[in-house]
Amino acid sequence: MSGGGTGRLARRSCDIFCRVVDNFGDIGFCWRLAGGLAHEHALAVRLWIDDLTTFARIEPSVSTELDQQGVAGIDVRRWREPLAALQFDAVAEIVVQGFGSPLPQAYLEAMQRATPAPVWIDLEYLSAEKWIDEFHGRPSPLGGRHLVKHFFFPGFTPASGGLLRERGLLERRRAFCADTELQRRWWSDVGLPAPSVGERRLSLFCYPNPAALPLLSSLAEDAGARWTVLVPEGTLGGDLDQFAPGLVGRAGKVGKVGDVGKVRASRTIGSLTLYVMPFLPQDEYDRLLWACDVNFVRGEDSFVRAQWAGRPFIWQIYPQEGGVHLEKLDAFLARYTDGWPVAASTRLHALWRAWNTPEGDIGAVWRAFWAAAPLWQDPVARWPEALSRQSDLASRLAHLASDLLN
Ligand code: TRH
Repeated sequence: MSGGGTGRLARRSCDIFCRVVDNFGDIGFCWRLAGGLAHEHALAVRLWIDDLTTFARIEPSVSTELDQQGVAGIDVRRWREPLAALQFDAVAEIVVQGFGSPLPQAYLEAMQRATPAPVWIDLEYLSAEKWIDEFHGRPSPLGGRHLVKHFFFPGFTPASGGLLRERGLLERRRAFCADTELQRRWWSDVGLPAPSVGERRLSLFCYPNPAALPLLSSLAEDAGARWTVLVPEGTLGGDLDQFAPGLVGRAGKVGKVGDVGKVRASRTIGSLTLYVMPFLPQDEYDRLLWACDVNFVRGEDSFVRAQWAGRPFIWQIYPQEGGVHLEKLDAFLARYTDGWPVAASTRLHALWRAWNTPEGDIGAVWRAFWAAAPLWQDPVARWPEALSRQSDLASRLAHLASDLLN
């Protein structure tokens, strides 16, 4: 089922507040959401963002100099505290508070005075855990005297907030994957030849990870395949330097303005050729995920994009105190591998565990995973098709807001 525009919200105003706590996921998610609400539901969206430098890395048309700019139909505002009433003139009818970051005090006070009160959505992090279905869409006790704030939990079930998926995404991916000439041109645009026979391409986006060096060593020693590994710049800096001394430094020097999408430096060690790539714009990063044979992803947004790619992927979840994140990892694995042949699901579990904890020999579980490829290929390809039968996150948020406005 496609998201479909509700139309009910046309030209209603929406403010999204995004604070970049760490990394790229906060703005990566909020930018996609802003696009979905503006382009597919016709809302007038303002995106308030406190870190334009991080934003510009995933969306190069963003200027880091401007306090206010229009980007792809979205009114992008620099969020600098204290935010004065003059800077926002009026509160929006729908206010999305990204990932628990407190709203600016002046804005919150204006919300409290506004009549009618705005719809206030408290956007939470994605989880596959069952309990989120119960809390999704519920009023939060933390609102205020005149305001009600509602929880919004992205998730994998129809009862949750769903997943971001732009209209036509899967169709675009299928068209790309079916067109070898398009893929060849895309690889050439990023500075690489098309893959050769017997070569496997792997994108490696992760946090610092003690399993990374053993994984790279095992790829270098693989007698059965040649591996091309594409590492976004800034990923695994110290480990890469240890594995391939000087590679990261060379990547830094070669990169220059105009080289936006080009690979920056490479090194071949045994069966492995490593490339350091600059950060790609979000749409190009999607194409990288579609074009590779396997993807390592992390956090939240790249994790979801890897699912839409319909390729095998290995997720490094954002680590949390007390190992809580491992419960979330297991909750997702249980959903993802439901109905898989046991031998395939056991091997994927072992691989993801070895990538996310100090347990296990990553080289051994990696080889075991690939040996089971005939068992997991079909379910991996079917997963995005099944998920896409649900409505997308922007549509669900638009529906919730629309119900609350009426
Ligand atoms: O950058 P992240 O680690 O962000 C994380 C998560 O959001 C996590 O949940 C949060 O708690 C933490 O930050 C603070 O990983 P994530 O979520 O995958 O976001 C990366 C974004 O960067 C995503 O939108 C894809 C985008 N990207 C590009 O646009 N180009 C690239 O070349 C790459 C590698 C990523």
